[in-house]
Amino acid sequence: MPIHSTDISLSLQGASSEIAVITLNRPAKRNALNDGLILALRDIFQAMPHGVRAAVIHGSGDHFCAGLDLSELSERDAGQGLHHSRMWHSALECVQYGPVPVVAALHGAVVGGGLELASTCHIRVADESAFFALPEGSRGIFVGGGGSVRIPRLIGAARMADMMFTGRVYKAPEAERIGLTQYLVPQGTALEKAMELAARIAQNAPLTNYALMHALPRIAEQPADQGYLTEAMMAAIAQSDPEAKSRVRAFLEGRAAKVNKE
Ligand code: 1HE
Repeated sequence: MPIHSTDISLSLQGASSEIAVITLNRPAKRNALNDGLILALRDIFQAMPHGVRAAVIHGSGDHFCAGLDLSELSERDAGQGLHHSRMWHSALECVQYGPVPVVAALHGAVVGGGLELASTCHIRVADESAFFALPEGSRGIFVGGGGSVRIPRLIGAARMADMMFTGRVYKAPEAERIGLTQYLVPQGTALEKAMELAARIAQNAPLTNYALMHALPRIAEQPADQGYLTEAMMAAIAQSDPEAKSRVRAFLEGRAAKVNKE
């Protein structure tokens, strides 16, 4: 599949090329997200190569991502701004509700639209160099890449508002404590850990991963009585899959791994 931006690249890794590694590749501009890069990201997720079971997104250079490319902002009027934000929404929806679970490997700056992109992913792994901020507040703008929907679901609206009101920066250890990242790893090891997690995710039954990506977040937003019904239907579909039956049989016959607390 051709990728229409040199600022992003895709490589397939793993024994069966089952992990897509997506690299933000604009280190001189701290991987700032211009329109071409966002559209190329959308295209990658819309045409994910057959056989890919999980993806990892990371940034080249010293930072994950410095957010929106501010050099593209200056000439937009209100209507263009609206459509630009909606373009980000549709591209990042392709990541969140795309074909495979996505792990973000974070280091250095995870700011503005970079944090919006990271919050679109299903798992975040941050190394000790990572720092998280929403400088939109000080630039006189607002988030526009779905951040006001996704970030409060991770850390609450009050913490997000604080980040934008005051310019508060969360360093990686505190970011893990408040829920911005699920994993905290030593400096320089975020990509390695993300690859390890992606390899694990790739072994799951595809319907389980589908349920976690597409059913769980929607159930979490439903009133409880509707959520229980959606859960029951998803559970019934997953259980009836031959893959589930063979995995359960393997456990009952002593051929599958037990839960390991180590
Ligand atoms: C950029 C951008 C950018 C760097 N757009 N060009 N995001 C921000 O407000 C964050 C702005 N960036 C920074 O605060 C810093 O660059 C970093 C903390 C991320 C990194 O600092 P540092 O010292 O490593 O790099 P630098 O020297 O600041 O930047 C290197 C170059 O990248 C420099 O360009 P040069 O031509 O002078 O070499 C910078 O101008 C350029 N650069 N960040 C454009 N963001 C969907 S709505 C989302 C709304 C937002 O994301 S707003 C938040 C934008």
